[in-house]
Amino acid sequence: MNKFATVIMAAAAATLLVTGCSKSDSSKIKVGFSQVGAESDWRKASTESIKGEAEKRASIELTFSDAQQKQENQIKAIRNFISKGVDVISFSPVVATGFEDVLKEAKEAEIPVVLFDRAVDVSEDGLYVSFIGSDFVEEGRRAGRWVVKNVGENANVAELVGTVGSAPAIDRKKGFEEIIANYPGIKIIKSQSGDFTRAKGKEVMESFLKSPEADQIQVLFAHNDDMALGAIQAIEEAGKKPGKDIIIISIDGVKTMFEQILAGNANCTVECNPLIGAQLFDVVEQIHAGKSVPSRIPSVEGVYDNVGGVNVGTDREPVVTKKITQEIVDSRKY
Ligand code: GYE
Repeated sequence: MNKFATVIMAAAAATLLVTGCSKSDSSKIKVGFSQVGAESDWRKASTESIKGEAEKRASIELTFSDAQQKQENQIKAIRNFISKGVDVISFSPVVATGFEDVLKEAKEAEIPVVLFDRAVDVSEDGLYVSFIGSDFVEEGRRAGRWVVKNVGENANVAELVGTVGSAPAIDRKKGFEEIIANYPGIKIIKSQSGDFTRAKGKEVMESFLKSPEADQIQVLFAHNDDMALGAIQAIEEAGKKPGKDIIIISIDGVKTMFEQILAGNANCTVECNPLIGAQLFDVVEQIHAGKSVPSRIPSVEGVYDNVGGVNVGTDREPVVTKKITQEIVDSRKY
């Protein structure tokens, strides 16, 4: 090899090194994620799934922001992501309305948005690329069908509603009411928000149990497990047996709820899967590679109870409950 060739090769190697370096930096996909808060075990599992998955992927650079259940914090975080010029914005909206302006700003800045877990209510198409998450209306229906099949066609229900104005609270109520509308003997006699937290769930259940209708309550439908877990405490403290004097059904499928069902203190939980971080970053990578992605990506979920074999889906699309065992509790990841 002559001297000239050596110099050229060295220069080429150096260029490779430099471009190699800068390439690996600039090739990272910058993702800004705004999370609702840390209000429930479900949410904590969701956050772990997002952060854990981002860490696993060399392609992703994640900026994570916690909105502490306040929409204004979330809007601030999204504006911050826009001004930083991230490649993709994702968020789980605290409430369904009021995001139109900030979504338009993201669109103007040509930053694609992926909605995660909860949807938004917007009057215009094209303000986000995709929505990954559960079908909350169907979750509410499954809860309603479980009540019809296991409690019967006459029941007085107390309802612990999720965060007012949030998609899961609106949709779960809607789905549940759609089913019980066919059974005039099933009535919601109490309904109030417990903001998806254990503390609030307990507080509101205490007030239900002090109300004149207290002794009529036969079923508790809680929009998430954490509120149900708080309510179990309130019911016990009021000298009643949760899971027996009051049948308890909720949504999420967190491990602590499984334990309560196995112990006989609650009856059913409709699964809502928080472990969808991998699905999120798959979509982010596809968007970044210029590929088209589905506008709606549903999560796959089951229903768990203390009975087993109950079809809480439809005849055409059956979803059969699994009876909780110790083995199922032990293998539960969240
Ligand atoms: O059910 C609840 C959480 O948006 C599906 O938010 C989520 C809900 C979940 O606080 O536990």
